[in-house]
Amino acid sequence: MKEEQRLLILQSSSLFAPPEGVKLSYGTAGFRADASILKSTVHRVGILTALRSLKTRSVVGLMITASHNKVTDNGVKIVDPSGGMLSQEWEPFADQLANAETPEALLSLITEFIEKEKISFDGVRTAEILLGRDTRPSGESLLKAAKQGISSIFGAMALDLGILTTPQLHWMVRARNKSMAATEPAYFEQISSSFRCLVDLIPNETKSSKMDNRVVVDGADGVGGEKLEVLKNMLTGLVIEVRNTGKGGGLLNDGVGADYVQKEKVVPRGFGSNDVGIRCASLDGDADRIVYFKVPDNSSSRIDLVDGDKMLSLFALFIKEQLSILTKAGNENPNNNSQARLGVVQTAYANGASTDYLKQLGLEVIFTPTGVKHLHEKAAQFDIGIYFEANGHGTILFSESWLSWLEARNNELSLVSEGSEQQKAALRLLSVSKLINQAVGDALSSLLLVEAILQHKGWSIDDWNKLYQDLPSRQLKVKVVDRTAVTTTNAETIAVSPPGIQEAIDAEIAKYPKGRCFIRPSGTEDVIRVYAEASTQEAADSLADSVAKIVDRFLGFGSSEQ
Ligand code: NG1
Ligand code: ZN
Repeated sequence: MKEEQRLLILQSSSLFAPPEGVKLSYGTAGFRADASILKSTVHRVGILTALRSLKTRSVVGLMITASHNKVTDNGVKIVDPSGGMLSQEWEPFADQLANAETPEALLSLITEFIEKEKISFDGVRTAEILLGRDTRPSGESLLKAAKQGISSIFGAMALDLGILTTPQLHWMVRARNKSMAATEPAYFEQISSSFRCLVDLIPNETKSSKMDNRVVVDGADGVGGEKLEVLKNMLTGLVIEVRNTGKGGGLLNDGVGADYVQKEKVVPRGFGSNDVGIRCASLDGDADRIVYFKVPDNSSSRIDLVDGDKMLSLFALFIKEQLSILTKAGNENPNNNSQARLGVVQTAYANGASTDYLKQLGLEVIFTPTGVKHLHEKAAQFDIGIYFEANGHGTILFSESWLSWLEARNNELSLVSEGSEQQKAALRLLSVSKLINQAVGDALSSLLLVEAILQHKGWSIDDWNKLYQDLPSRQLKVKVVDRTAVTTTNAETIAVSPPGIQEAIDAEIAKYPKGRCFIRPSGTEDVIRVYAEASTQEAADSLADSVAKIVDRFLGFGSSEQ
């Protein structure tokens, strides 16, 4: 590394002192903390993103958001050239950079790393980084810190794309590296036109049924509501009413948003007895998650939740149906190699009833640890891989090779049997691959796909919800002295440490029919999460409570004083 470059890094980072006594970790989805302590972290992530771009010789992204967390928090994460999350191999380095105590320590880490990774600063190569942020007030000053970090690397250029949803930025990084237009209008155009194609292909039988084409969406007072206001005007055949757009003075994620709705199972702010029976949905603060819900009656604030597992099930059912139309017997064409490998990926938080339903559909179901990076990686191994977390984060991945086959098959069918059922199925699958975000889970594209499929089937939210009945479940968080004391195995369903805790949990589970329960340390909050399922809500609540007490006994603040 040239001396001028060393000096520039030292000089730039001396302006950003890291917070004292705080150890930051890249976690499930980037660094997250109270926004007031994040400047130096974001500055360093700026440097790291420039290195990532140099290493991959591609455009990468940097997103400033803390998703569903409270408005005073913020966070930063890196988007890899594919549009996916930062390669896990680089995460330990991200942790080291964020926690370096002095500019000199930071510089020596960078020097070591660029040697190890053989990243050359030859002055010829340039780095390009697309920047996005959500609507948090702290976003602007953090973005400035990111830009300063990026410009401390020679040849690195940042392109500020302003306020975006997280999936929009991922989509744009992917598009940019495929030499496609990487702008917001291009994103809106792609998803609205593929939605239109799906609606145009709705079978006549259901087209004539009086289906309710209105959905009311809670925008979590964040970026998603703002963007949906634009997108909705580009759609025909669907009426979207957006509430909690962030314009009415409501506080981001405060009693609103997908996380609140899914975990609390009550109506978000701005919804109530006037909405009984209506199809509603809720986005999270950066619009990469969505859940649906219905207000069943006006006697309480309780909702009927239609979560990510049910979205996964609806998508899997639709795709399976279209694939079977496409490969219908009687087609002897030797090129008809359309036996797509369709797989679904879930985490231990998936409701047990959803897994049973998917298996009964004849699908391959795989489990991974929490965090979409894990699910995404597995889903990418199928021709069509569908992944969703129960909280509504997920998407459908189509392999490049299967899509090329599908394109060719569609062209062939349009010559020999234009307008046939088979060709319509091919077109529908192609439209799904364009509508659903191929880079990452995207609440806006998931919303449109759900709406298109419900219209296709002529289904109400109740018809959809009846695919299977959720097992009652409860999720709790427990504050502990040190959450890293819990380690897990088997897709996080078994706690390996502290010793003895799993045996204590098992003894509790044995008391409940259909009982299932596990604990794991959160990757985004300083807590241990407890998840329990059982045959009744009371039993699920009581199992979760007892296990939370076990966690507290082993690891709580009382435990450390002994
Ligand atoms: P943690 O805090 O690691 O449980 C949460 C969600 C994840 C994922 C990330 C990133 C649950 C139980 N966990 O992770 O699914 O969405 O946040 O936002 O919902
Ligand atoms: Zn999010």
